[in-house]
Amino acid sequence: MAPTSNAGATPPFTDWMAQVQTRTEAALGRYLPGAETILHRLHDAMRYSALGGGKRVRPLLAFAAGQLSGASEEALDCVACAVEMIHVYSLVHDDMPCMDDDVLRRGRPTCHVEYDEPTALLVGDALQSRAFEILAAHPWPNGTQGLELVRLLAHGSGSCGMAGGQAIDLASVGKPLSQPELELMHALKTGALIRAAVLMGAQSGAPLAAADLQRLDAFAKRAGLLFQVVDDILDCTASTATLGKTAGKDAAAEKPTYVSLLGLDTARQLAEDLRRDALGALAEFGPRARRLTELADFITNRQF
Ligand code: GRG
Repeated sequence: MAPTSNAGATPPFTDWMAQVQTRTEAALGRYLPGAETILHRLHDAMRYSALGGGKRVRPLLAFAAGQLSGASEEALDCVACAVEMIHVYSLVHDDMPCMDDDVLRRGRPTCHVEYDEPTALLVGDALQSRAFEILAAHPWPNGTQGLELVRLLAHGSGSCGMAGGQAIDLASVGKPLSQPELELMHALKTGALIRAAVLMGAQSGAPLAAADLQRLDAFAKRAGLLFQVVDDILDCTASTATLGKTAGKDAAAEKPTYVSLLGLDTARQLAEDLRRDALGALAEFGPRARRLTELADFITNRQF
């Protein structure tokens, strides 16, 4: 993203992050159907769920990875919004009574509470369809690139990715999982979409060497797990007000977490180890991977 002042200087991370977040909010506003159309209630609920909240971690990762392939801001807007729409769909469905049954998300009533359950179901469905529609409609330089981006998002969100991880999550309530089993669940449930965000951002510009894509994939896998370990730590250390979602849910629901499996101190050490390994995977890129490096630090140190 071009600096707005100090021409030539790279803006501090917090400025860059705010720029990407603002840019993503605006792009989502354009890509989502307007609430004034005939399907007022559904479109209003889609906009309610997707706009005005969230850290936008996946768009940030896509923009940061896109810097390595010189991707245009327009291409990254599209990829960032597609990934974020899938993420929001997963949150809306996850909050429904048939899944995690939660009433608070991003500091506001969840979609099914603010609207109703059938609307929340359709919001998730429609956000998912819209994500693939905007990817398919973008003027990629060649069709192969667009198709590969569609494939990456479908893989990350489908039964071998996020939806599969959610199935394991639902099946493991009250069951002790080993650390490898917990890791597999989170690699799919949370990690697969984070991985898709990084790889899609990286593949939105000029083709990258296979070795570079492998390095980014190694980074993304560790960053995805890191995100979840920190999420588990925050679930039992932060307040509902800070998180903007119900704290302590996992323990209350008898769900296995890194904290319940390892204890708080070892979970914190694991997060630190994953952060170090994630940064190690980026070493060959040098300063070109600055934003990804900063994002790994942000994911580690986030408070919500
Ligand atoms: C319903 C198919 C389907 C999948 C749901 C991602 C997911 C699977 C459920 C969300 C439940 C959850 C709290 C998972 C832990 C990690 C996670 C994805 C946290 C929420 O993501 P953030 O912190 O949220 O990036 P914001 O609101 O900042 O975007």
